[in-house]
Amino acid sequence: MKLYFSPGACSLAPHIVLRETGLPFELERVDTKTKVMASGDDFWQVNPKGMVPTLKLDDGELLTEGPAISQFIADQKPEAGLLPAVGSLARYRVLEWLNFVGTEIHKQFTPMFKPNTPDDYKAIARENVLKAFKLVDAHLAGKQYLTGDSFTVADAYLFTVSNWARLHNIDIAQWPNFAAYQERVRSRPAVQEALKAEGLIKAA
Ligand SMILES: N[C@@H](CCC(=O)N[C@@H](CS)C(=O)NCC(=O)O)C(=O)O
Repeated sequence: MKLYFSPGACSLAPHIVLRETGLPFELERVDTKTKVMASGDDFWQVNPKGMVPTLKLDDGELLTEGPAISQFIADQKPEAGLLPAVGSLARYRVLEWLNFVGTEIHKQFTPMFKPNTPDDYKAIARENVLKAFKLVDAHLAGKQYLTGDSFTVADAYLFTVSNWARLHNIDIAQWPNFAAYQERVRSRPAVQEALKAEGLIKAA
């Protein structure tokens, strides 16, 4: 498998999931602004959406949309425990969070990154993120991870988007459960490896 990624972007979530499974994979860096890949090739030719994450499977099939990619990877290695069994309520709890993170957090941050978003709209998006973070903090009280004691694909996604807070002067420290959770996820070996591979922290 090959994961097309951009450092620190939402592609960090399936990148973490890949490392948590221990499955073999390659990375290809994409400049999301110019759509030029590290190889010099045109990313539009790979994914007409022009977006990361994009996963190329060993048979050449292409999978897009982060939550679908993370579920696919987790299902290749069920014993890694990143996504409960099909049909169990526990699985739908993880999907419930994946959807919440995607729609109520990730896509609220998106307009805040765009230079042409009117300031009034950026302020509304910011309020939406703050509301979602407050809810996440309350939910995390007494929990190790979003759905209990086990790290899942939803945690990889929440961790990824929560890292964008500081880029917008949102201080996670104001939510103690959330802040402790962020550090808990950050300290996982697979997360450290992914952050290093993306150049987000220095290799020792
Ligand atoms: N719906 C997509 C959204 C992915 C997305 O927003 N990717 C951003 C990086 S976080 C991107 O590639 N942006 C480039 C662009 O919008 O041109 C998913 O969930 O995977």
